[in-house]
Amino acid sequence: MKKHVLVIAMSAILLASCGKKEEPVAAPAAPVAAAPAAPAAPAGPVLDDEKILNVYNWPDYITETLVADFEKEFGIKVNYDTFENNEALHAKLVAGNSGYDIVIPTAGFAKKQIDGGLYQPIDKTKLTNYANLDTDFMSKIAGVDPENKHLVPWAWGFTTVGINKQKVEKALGGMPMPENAWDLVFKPEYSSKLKSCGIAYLDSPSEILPVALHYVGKPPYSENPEDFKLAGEMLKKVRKDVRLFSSTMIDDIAGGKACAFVGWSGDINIAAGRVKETGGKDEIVPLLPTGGGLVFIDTMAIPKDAKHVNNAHAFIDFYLRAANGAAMANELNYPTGNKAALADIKDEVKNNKTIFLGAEDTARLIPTGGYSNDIAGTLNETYNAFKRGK
Ligand code: SPD
Repeated sequence: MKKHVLVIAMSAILLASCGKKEEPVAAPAAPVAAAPAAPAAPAGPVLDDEKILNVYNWPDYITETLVADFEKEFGIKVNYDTFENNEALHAKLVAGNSGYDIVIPTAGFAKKQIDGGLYQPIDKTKLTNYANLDTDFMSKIAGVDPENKHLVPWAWGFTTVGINKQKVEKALGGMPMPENAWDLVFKPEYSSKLKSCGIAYLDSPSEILPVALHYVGKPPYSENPEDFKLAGEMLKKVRKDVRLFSSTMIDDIAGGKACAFVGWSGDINIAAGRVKETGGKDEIVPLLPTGGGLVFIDTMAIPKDAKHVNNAHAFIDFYLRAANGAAMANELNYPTGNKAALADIKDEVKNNKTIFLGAEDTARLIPTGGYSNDIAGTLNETYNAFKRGK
């Protein structure tokens, strides 16, 4: 049985100091009246004949002008589709001929896709901005993708519990908040009260089981069916209190469908911003559980049968520009592995401890990882039984 774990030390991302060295220039022997030199042709990337790029990403996970800016600069038409969880992406890749040139798997989940030959290696000689990436961050990804051959970081965050503060306080009716925020969604004592204002869970086995296993004191990426049994029993007790399963939680949270949710850090922050913008009085807060949030790192990869490989490299290199990495944090509250981007990230984002965690919360993070194919059956059965209320 294979198990892999990838630990992230977020605090290790530091600003690059980019000192420029002046080279001495030799003086010409005598002035020569030379004809003005022709301007050098701009060295652009090699593109495919067909000016098309097919991208498959998560919902609400791209900055507002990225696609339009890329299309304008490179004359490439981007077809952009979304998937709701790693399982859906995996099924497309395994079926083959997905038609996609770039997909955004989570690193831990991508390991079995790499092992199964579903991605082609990235040609780093085509990536002029590759040096913008934080080497420490990349060495963590190398835990699942040796030598960083196939995956280039898109963004990272953590799965956690979020709340609508006012609604939760009201529903708890004077009961104090638990020390470990996971209790709100996993302990019947709390969930039975929060049922009235709504509990929402992310909708996929690989999102819910790692945090459920961790909550019952087992390894989040356990390969032991007995551990899944325990997590399943815990989940069964709170099933009646879960109102909805969602992968597009920004709308659901901002729309008031739930007051407590298992969601992704950036999405919870985006929903909080939307509620504020529209004059809502309630505060939406991603909590930092003492039991830890679950780290994820999403990455760009090129499927083995992609048809527009040069265009894909052009897009990856474009995304690696510092300004595009910074926009990801500024607009979507998800940091990237782009070290050069740090200088352009707004102070209010850099100082937000639910985006760039402090040392204590970083130390508590649950390492990201993935399940092998050996345990996939147990994983899916446990989740499906939970969802069906069996
Ligand atoms: N708005 C979508 C954010 C996508 C985050 N991907 C999370 C993967 C966690 N396993």
